[in-house]
Amino acid sequence: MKTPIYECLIKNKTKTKPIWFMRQAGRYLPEFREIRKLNPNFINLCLNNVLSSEITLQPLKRFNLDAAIIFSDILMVPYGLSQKVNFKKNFGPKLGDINLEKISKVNEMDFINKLKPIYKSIKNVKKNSILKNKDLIGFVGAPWTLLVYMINKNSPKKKLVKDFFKDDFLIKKTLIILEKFLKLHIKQQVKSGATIIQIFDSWAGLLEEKKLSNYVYEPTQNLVNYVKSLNVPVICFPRKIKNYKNFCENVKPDAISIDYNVDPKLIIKEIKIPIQGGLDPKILLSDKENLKKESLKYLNIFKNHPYIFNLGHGILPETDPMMVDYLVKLVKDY
Ligand code: 1CP
Repeated sequence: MKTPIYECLIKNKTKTKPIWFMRQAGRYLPEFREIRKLNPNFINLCLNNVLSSEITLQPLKRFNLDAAIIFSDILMVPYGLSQKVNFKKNFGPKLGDINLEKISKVNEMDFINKLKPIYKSIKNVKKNSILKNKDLIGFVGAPWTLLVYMINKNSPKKKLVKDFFKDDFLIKKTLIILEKFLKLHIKQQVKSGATIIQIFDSWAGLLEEKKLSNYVYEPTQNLVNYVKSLNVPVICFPRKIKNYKNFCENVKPDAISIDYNVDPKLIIKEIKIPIQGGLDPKILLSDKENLKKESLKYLNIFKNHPYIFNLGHGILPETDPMMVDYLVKLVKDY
């Protein structure tokens, strides 16, 4: 049975517009907040396969989405590599010092064992009948974005620490280690039942143009080729880069997820592969009339292009679930 996203990604069909959301599970849902309140340690929550399966399915119980995305985090990989990772309330992630000697010694079995609950959760979710004719999305952070967190130690928000590129040896070694373990993490997710892989490069936009090739294109292309070798479609989200066309020509993903700074009218002329996303998540904080107008803009522009409806970044915690419901129905009725 071919899912709507498969038809779009692999067959390049344009008739139906499948829909899912980045951060579709999370703080905007009261049922998530309830579980979160009782589980203040975010890493432990990601490693609780019963709760993480339940959280993964929460948005699908409310909305007619075409995919579930496994509830986990891109920073589970640095955690698996034995770097300290904490999530502080209203602050975001806080990592410990990167220790090259330590991360070089991590072996594959230990890494898999540490992250095993994530794979178990994928298997649990996969069995649920709610996923009939829907996809289950696995994901990783792109090597560049993970490197940023591992060296910066907290969210870079707008810029990198001053000496970010100082230790070339550390950067090169870390990228090699990341490539190996990201492949392993992808393989385990696919083996457990993930039917699509999305690669999140949330901080690609921090790099100047001339650094993209070494830090974004090349390491991401290696992962894209690997996912393709497993016969699974791969979507890339190189957030806030200036030239999505160059990215696609170099990295060759099956689909490209665009951020809300991208002009959909221009991108459709430049890019031939399936496109995902774009709508500014802040539009969901306005009113239904405006949400309808803005969403129809994307739907109309991409009418004859394979397009997966999504946002230009994750759903904001202050979003009203009723607005999400309205949007899903609007896209489904289009
Ligand atoms: O309750 C809380 O405070 C936790 C909030 C939260 C959630 C719900 C975090 C902390 N991570 C997640 C889950 C998550 N993260 C998912 C689950 C599936 C879903 O989408 O429903 C996914 C795919 C991610 C991916 C992720 N984590 C990214 C890439 C996408 C993006 O948003 O750019 C990034 C950058 C992270 C790091 C991270 N984890 C959490 C936060 C708040 C952040 C971002 C911090 C920052 O601003 O740098």
